[in-house]
Amino acid sequence: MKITAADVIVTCPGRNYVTLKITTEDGLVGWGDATLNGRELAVASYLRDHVCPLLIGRNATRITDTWQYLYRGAYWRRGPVTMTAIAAVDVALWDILGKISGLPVYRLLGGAAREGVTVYGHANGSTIEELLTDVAHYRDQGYRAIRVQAAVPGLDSTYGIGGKSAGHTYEPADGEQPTENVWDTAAYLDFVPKMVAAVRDEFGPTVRLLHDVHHRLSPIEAGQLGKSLEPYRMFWIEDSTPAEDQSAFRTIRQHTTTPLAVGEVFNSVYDCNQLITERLIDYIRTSVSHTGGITHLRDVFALANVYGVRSGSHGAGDLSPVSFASALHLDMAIPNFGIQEYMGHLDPWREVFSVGYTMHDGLMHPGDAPGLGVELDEQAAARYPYQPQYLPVNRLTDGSMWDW
Ligand code: KDG
Ligand code: MG
Repeated sequence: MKITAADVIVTCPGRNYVTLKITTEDGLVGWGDATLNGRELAVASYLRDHVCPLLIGRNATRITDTWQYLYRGAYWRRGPVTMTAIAAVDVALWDILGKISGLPVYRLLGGAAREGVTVYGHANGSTIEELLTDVAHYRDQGYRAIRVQAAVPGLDSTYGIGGKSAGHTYEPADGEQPTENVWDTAAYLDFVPKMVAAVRDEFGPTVRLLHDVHHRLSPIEAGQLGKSLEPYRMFWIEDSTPAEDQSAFRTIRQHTTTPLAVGEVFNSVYDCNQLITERLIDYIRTSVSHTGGITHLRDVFALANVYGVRSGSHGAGDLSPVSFASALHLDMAIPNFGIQEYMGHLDPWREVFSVGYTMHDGLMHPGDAPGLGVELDEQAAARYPYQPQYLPVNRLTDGSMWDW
């Protein structure tokens, strides 16, 4: 079945999403997410200018061959822009294969290995009191796992706080530069154990608690943090050091038994092969849409499975509903699923995307519609044009640039 069209749709229903639409000669349509937060138009151009013309006339069902063609054929390999573009093609082709065969994608991937996908929600607060109220809100909705973040006293802004602004981006005024935040490691390391202790005290020993450090510590500081959190038995601490330094995790591992997660900024198995094969982490957080699609992420998770590392895919609001659905399909089918992040999306996203995934008692299911179970309404998308958006940047109190 030949591909006859490949179109890129950029829309901003609450925040920016780049979506690839692949159409076949029989009129079947497959969708793929190509959103790279804050750098959206780079992927849109990579697809429009360099990939879409190559897809026309190709057999839509030859998913592996198309993946190899786009990866090897580009000569320039890896990187977030390339791998997000390849992911969009890959996911759209899996969607089409599901529609051709009349099966949901998770059944094409080997079928359900579990009844549903355990997700974690994001609780936060500008004080510990506010955080406790938000944790109760998630618990009452049936969540079995909750990420906890609260504002660090003395800092004007803290990652993960600020309501439900999925992805933490903002729209700059004309010519405005990204927001600059200030970071203080000592204040943070002093605060986090108190915050987690308060949550454990209030909600007891069994709720699974997660925390995102967002790449800001040195390896030895991360070891200290992990050690200080051991009494509270965290499910994980995430991205405790800048993720590209794989051997840094050896130092963290030597100093703490708190489980470690990393990987939302990775885009290939070569970003995490050392982390996995040396068992330096417990959870690998790579996402479908930034890691070359279902085809490549399945390989990453297969390697992880050999070394006892479990999945914990990124699921922030800046990954579109197409991306989230594709994650749920893979989560259902792999043996070493760990957990899935679920941040949800900002209104009015439902005007543009219709989804088949559901949540019951803390477990999500991708639904049984053929393909991914997600459709995009192009007329609605056109009502929400692209808005330039940035992620913030970070500086230390002396003005040095830092990791955000
Ligand atoms: O685009 C960046 C966001 O996806 C990221 O800041 C969110 O760290 C994040 C998370 O764990 O969801
Ligand atoms: Mg994160």
